Amino acid sequence: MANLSILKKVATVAAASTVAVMATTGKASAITIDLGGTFGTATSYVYNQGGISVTATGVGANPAETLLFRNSNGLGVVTGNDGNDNNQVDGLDINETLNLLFSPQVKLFRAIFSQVDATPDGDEYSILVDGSFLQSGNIASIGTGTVSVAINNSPFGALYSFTVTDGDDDYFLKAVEVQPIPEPLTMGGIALGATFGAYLRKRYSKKDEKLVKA
Ligand SMILES: [Ca+2]
Ligand SMILES: [Ca+2]
Ligand SMILES: [Ca+2]
Ligand SMILES: [Ca+2]
Repeated sequence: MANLSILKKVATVAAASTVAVMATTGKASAITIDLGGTFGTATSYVYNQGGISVTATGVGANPAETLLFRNSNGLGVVTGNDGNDNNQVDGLDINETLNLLFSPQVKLFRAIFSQVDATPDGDEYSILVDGSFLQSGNIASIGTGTVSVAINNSPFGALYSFTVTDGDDDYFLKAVEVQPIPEPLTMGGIALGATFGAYLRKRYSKKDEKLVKA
């Protein structure tokens, strides 16, 4: 009986802590990070919002001369010695890439593009997460101007790479909507608390039945 009462106390504490942990993590919601800003160029731009840090960098034809371009439309990539280049993320020479490095890791819910045009065959995007393909599509098939694209089944990742698929693609990335990853310790706590609580509850219900029968 002494063992039983100790176990019951542990079970109660485990169940209570599970509820408390879930209550705090349940508040995690989407955060929209506006990548637009004052007109300029730089090798990187850093954004801090809602506890998330984002470092933006670009990949162009000549790494030594590749810069980010920023204005109120969002972020683009420019390569200094490329005569074909425009200020957007474009495929005029090589397929440029805009990299966003997140800390902590995030799930990408939406990407908001601007300067989207439909001619000759539309502006396409392609997104990779931590080097693996995530999603691509034709932004111009959804709309022109500022277009919000839903990202399906994004995992949690640190590095999101935005690129293009052909020579006439060009866009600015205006904003991203993301959800930060819950703290790893907190996730472990939920799993441990839930498993332990369930095990103990099962154990008691059996012992209580036996006691009643006796
Ligand atoms: Ca460009
Ligand atoms: Ca195209
Ligand atoms: Ca275009
Ligand atoms: Ca465009």
